[in-house]
Amino acid sequence: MKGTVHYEKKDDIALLTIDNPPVNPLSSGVRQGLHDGVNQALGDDDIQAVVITGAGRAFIAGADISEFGGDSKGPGLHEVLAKMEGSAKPIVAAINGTAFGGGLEVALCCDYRVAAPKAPVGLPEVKLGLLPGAGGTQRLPRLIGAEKALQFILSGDPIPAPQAQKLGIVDEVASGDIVEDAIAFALAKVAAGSPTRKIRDEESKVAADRGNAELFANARKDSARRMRGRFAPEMIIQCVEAAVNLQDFDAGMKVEQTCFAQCLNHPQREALIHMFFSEREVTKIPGVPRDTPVKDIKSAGVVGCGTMGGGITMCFANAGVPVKVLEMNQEALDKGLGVIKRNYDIQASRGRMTSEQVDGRMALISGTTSYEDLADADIVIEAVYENLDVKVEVFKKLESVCKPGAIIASNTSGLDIDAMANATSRPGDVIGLHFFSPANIMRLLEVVRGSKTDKTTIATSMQLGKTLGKVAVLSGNAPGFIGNRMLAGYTRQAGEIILQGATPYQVDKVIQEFGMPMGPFQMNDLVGLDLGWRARKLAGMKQEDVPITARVADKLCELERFGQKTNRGFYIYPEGSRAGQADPEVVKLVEETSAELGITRREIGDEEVLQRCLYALINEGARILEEGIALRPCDIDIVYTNGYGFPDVTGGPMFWADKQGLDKIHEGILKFRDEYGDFWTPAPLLERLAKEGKTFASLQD
Ligand code: 3H9
Repeated sequence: MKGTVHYEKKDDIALLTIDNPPVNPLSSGVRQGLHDGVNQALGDDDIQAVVITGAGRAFIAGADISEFGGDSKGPGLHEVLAKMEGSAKPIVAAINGTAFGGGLEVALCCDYRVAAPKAPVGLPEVKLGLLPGAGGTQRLPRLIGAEKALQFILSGDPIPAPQAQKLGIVDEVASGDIVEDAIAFALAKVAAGSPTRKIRDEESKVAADRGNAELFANARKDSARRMRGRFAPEMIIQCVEAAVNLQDFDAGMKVEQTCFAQCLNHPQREALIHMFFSEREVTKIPGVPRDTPVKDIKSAGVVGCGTMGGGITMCFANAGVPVKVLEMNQEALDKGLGVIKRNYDIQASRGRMTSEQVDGRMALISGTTSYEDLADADIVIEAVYENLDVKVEVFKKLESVCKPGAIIASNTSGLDIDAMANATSRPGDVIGLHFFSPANIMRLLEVVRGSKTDKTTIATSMQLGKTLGKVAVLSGNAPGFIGNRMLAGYTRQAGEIILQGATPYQVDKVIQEFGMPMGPFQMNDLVGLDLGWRARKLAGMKQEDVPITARVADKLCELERFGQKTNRGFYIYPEGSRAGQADPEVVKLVEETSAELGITRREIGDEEVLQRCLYALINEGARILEEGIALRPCDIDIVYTNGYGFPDVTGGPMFWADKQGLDKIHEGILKFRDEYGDFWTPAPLLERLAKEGKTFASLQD
């Protein structure tokens, strides 16, 4: 059995310490230990009260997620909680650190809760496609009322102990040693003769909410907006409704158990738990062990203060790291710094930060027009125009000014890191750090290792990702890295499909219904159609050499329809709106283009649209895996869900492919090859796995 609970007698108190490193989930041994410990305390006449705490940094991180879907040993959590709740001796939770999910539910089964000031408490189950299934949906409304309970459970976000005390979740925030304070608290309750307090018996808060249908209607409206397509939120709302309306606690618990089982068996739960473990897996890099020394990043430099450079600068300031940003001249610098300030002001106006915080962040940012001023930075990231020659020049300059040992990074979205590294005499210090726009918001950071990048540079960059609040994924150095290389096939398919008969609006609708925030043409409008068009013009590309999938976009650009920035692109955007409207003129333009190319248009079903877009991603993903550009399938899943809007409830493209069945995908690809040609040659890895009846996940076993 995994995990244990230590039993100690401290005068009249039984102290139970949960020990299941590193974060004390409720694995079988912990459940057994709690059950036995409470039993022992109840049977010992000398014991007046029980205190439960956790060893190490957590109180309890929740149920053991790795046990879901498998057989679990020992007593069930409900049995343990029933034992605790039936105790005539008071039980006090000494919340020393993280109390999440089932961990907080254990605490809610205690009579009282004392917490360390920095301990976070939360019910994050919704993020795993679950609901608090150990009484949380029934006890929390009884403690703090249905409205606040719904907000807390539906957000899944943790709050610090002092805030939890204000809400009424925690009774006392410890001022000294958490265990000593909790023991003193327990003894005081015993001395006062009011030892126990069972939340299940508290009625007043839920009684006050009874008949308030608006409360639940609002919760439904809000969760439909914020968590479109998610299964668990509605289940949560039904449970809290039961807590309010059923009056009988045990009847409410039955509703919770039924809803929990539905969540547990739902494919979204499996996918989201895959996301949870994948996010941790991507931090593990073969050949770069956890104890690899990392450099201390106390200051940073950024070259370029455009959209990307400005966003990266904000990332450092947000993490409290002083950052110097370089522009070619004062005018460009003032403009870039002005945009940064405006972005912070907007956040402040929306109540997301205070004006003092804005000042604090701006104080960490300084501007320069001189490379020499970057000499002290521990890391410098270039974010200049996406052109290899320009970037190589920047690297030569950086090499001459950066202090020895400083990391020199490029924010390129797909160019050759080795070409930049080889322009310096210290390629070991060079790495790609591909941020995604808007860099201060998007969570993904592709860390691109060159052939000579040293381990310390890799380990430091992965650590830096964490410091900046990103999820960092290591990629090999090949054109487009992981994300953009896969995207190329997807956008190509979207472009072909509209020439063969679909409209851009049909394609976008299908992709949005799958769960992406926007379809490929909405994405094109957002990014700007003119980027590719201008690059092609600059390169002097002849009309006949323009890829056919870019022809419609180029025609739109000739009409000065560059996308959202001109209120017209594939869509029409009424002034001040980002919601595009379909335009029959665009459909006409697409039809004309098909005719010019000699393509006979036909009706293309939604299923084919979806399959072609997604199978193209997956097939390329398989090649990327085989070439070792991505370390594991889960690395691709994390890249796509965090950087490209692939819905996390599907688990990412490779996990989704496994669930569809690789044989089905392989078969579909072969069919498309027959119809549309060699683009659809199956990746050898995909073909092999499909023939062997295996999954991408089997590569990680
Ligand atoms: C639940 O409670 C359901 C109940 O309502 C109903 C039951 C009937 N289980 O994140 P870290 C592992 S659902 C198993 O790197 P940090 C993690 O995989 C649960 N393992 O550390 C990693 O392993 P490895 C609700 C877990 O300090 C190691 O611990 N609870 C669990 O950055 C270290 O984790 C949650 O959703 C777990 N519950 O963050 C909380 N938690 O080293 C999920 C962690 O092999 N956990 N591990 O890669 C977290 O949010 C963070 O892990 C936490 C620590 C904040 C606790």
